[in-house]
This record gives sequence, C-alpha cells and structure tokens, in this order.
Amino acid sequence: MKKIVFSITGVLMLAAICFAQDKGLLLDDFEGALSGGPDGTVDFGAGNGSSLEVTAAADIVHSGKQSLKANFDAVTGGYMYIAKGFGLDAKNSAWLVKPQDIDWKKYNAISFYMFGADTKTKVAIDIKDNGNEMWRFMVTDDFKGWKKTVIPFKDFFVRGDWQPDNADKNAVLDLPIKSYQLEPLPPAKGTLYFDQVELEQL
Ligand SMILES: [Ca+2]
Ligand SMILES: [Ca+2]
Repeated sequence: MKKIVFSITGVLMLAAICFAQDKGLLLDDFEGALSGGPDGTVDFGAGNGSSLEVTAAADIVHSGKQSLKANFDAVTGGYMYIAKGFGLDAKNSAWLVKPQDIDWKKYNAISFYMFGADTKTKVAIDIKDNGNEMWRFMVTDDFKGWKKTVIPFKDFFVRGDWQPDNADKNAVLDLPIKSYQLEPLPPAKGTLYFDQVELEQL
C-alpha cells in the first residue's frame, strides 16, 4: 500500500514539475480599464490618415474577463501602434511584472493570443530591447477565432524601416526587453482582439 502511495506522490510531483515548465510568465491579460492618452493603461495611437480605437471587450475573451479590442483603419502611408511595457508615453501602461524583476535566463520566447477574422491583414509585433532597438515579427490574420502565436526571441529581426533616435542599433537583442507593440499594417480595416501576453521557455 505504501508503494502505491509513494508512486502516486511521484506522479503528482512529476506532473507538478511538467506544469511548472509549461507555465509562462504573464505580462498582460488586458483586465480592468483600458484607456489611452498620457494617463492611459495602453499606449496607442495612429497618424498620417490611419485611425485606431482601443477598448476592452467582454464578449470575445480568451482569458480572464476581457481582451483588448482594436478597431482599425490602416491606410497606405499611415501608422499605428498598440504598446505595453516600460518607458512608454502612457504612464500606466506597464506590464504586470517589471522587466528588472524577470529572470530572463528562464525565457526565450514571447507569446500572445489573437482572435482572427481571416482578413489576411498583416500584423507586426515589435519588441523594444534594452538599447531601445526595435525588433519585429510578422503574423497574418489567416484564421478564425483565437490562436496562440509563440515567437522565439531569435526569430525577431531588426526593423529596417524605422528605429527610435535613441536606439543603440547594434543588431543585438539586448535583454531585458522593455516593451512590445502590436501594429495592423496597411492597407487594412477591421477588428482584431488580443489577449494573454506571456514570456515562455521553449
Ligand atoms: Ca484577458
Ligand atoms: Ca540592441
């Protein structure tokens, strides 16, 4: 009988270890008030003819009670961004954890959920490294419903079209990452939802 108890404990321990390894570190779940502007909880904006509206959605949700809903009209020559993290203009747009409190050795990928509508819209996800250098990965809205995208850090490429003035431009992804931004690219018009952004170990 003792042996059975021990083996059950062993299985449970193994399950616990596997669970711990699979668990990502939640950066954002888009719960609570989602607002823009200088005091906003999301740093978003658009220009040169493009327009963007960011709100909380309670009807289409992957995790928690809300997702981030983006209504956008991206025109050629225009730009837009939906950013979260540190060092941004919106004062309250920080992640749930601070970059300096994250053990970056434990993570080598970032993931997020997008609710697609199969519109073929291209969406860039950029991450800003510790030298303010912008790195990019592209996804396409070629599915319907929620889909998780997992992006190894090594699969991001340096943005060639634009970098901030203060970027180190050393072509090295310097950790910690400070922020990420999502950008439906022109020409495209529609609605996309995002939820549960995490760091992962692959
Ligand atoms: Ca959520
Ligand atoms: Ca860099």
